[in-house]
Amino acid sequence: MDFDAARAILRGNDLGTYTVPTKGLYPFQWNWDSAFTALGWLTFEEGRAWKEAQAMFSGQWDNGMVPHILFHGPSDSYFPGPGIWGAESGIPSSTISQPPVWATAITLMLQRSSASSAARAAVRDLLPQLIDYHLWWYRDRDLDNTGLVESYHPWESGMDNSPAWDAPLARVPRVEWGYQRRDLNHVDQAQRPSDAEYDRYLHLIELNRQHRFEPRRVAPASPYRVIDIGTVAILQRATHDLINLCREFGQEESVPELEAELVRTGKAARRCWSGEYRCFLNWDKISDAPLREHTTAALLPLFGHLADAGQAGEMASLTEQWLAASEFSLASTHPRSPFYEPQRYWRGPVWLHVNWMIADGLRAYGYTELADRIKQESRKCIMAAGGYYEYFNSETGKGCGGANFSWTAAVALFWFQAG
Ligand code: 9WN
Repeated sequence: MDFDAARAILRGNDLGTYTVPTKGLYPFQWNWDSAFTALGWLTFEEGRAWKEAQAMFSGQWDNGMVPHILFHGPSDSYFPGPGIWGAESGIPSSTISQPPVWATAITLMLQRSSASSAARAAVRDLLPQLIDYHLWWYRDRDLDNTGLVESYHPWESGMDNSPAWDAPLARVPRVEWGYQRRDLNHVDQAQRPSDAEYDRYLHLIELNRQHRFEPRRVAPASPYRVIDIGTVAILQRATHDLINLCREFGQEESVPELEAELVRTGKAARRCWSGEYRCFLNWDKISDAPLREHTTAALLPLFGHLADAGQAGEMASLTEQWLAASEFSLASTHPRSPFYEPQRYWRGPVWLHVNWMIADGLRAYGYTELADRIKQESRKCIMAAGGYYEYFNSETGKGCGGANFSWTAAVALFWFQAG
């Protein structure tokens, strides 16, 4: 594998303090992309990795939220831009977040850093912001303290057009005003969400703006309220890592609260387990029912250490079967699903950062061989496509979406190269 090319991608996408996911298609800083990308930077330019984190947290809102996009500078190659989101102060940003991988990424960065005093200073500075970010999740995305954070926009899950969101999204009205999508200037429509989905994404952005981004006003008005089990799992893992950081750095004031959240989520997640599906399912808050779909979010509770040993065993055997069901793996939607589309975004293609999290979870439960197979599958995608694409067709391995993609290059560096 060409790791020089992977490093060149990060350098090419580097705008000084932050890294764009890919030029043109995504010309700003995205939250979870940036966390994975920082892990890539750490393998060859440690200082730059910490800068990435600092740039992300420079856009934190006063209420603790770290937005899913920071529009650090102008660009007309992406839609919707800051004017549509309508946030009025600070660095222009979107008004939702994304799966909070940062505390986990920072933990790994600290462990792998060779310049330990610089790394420790960076963590010490970031820690209060990380804590505020996690407390924001528990306060503003779990209004009734259920233990399961919810979202009001599919983009908050990072798995935008997952078939698991189809039914809840179908309830959302379509905007009637005209607009011009920019993603289709860069990527074939067959690999992107539909216009009907975009109309609904925009409606939810508008709704959030009308209610001044206050979840206590948004939630009762929103036709879309979903518990994304992927986000729940990532938050659980990251809170666990955050507590360890707090202890290590003597910033323990919020530890009891964070620990209580861990326990609450651990118990509440049991409700999402499905013996029939052999995994945890996403949940529709409005109909109060599980969203019965095998998407890779359903395997992320392994990463969040939310499964007991029996559940992990079931999930491991489901994963084996999932691996065997397409030529390239893991397909983001199980190939046996009627909604599976091997090249359309989150409805089938392989995403390597998700593979890394699932493999990490499997390894923690002792399924080392299976974890290694996912790693090999991930390498196979890059080799077949001949490059570091945004995602990969799960039947042919062909690169899809944006080329020269930061998180894919970063995953290669911190998972395949660094091990
Ligand atoms: C909307 C940047 C982001 C990823 C998401 C992915 C895609 C954006 C879009 O690109 O979403 O946030 O415009 O399609 O779904 O996971 O963070 O790479």
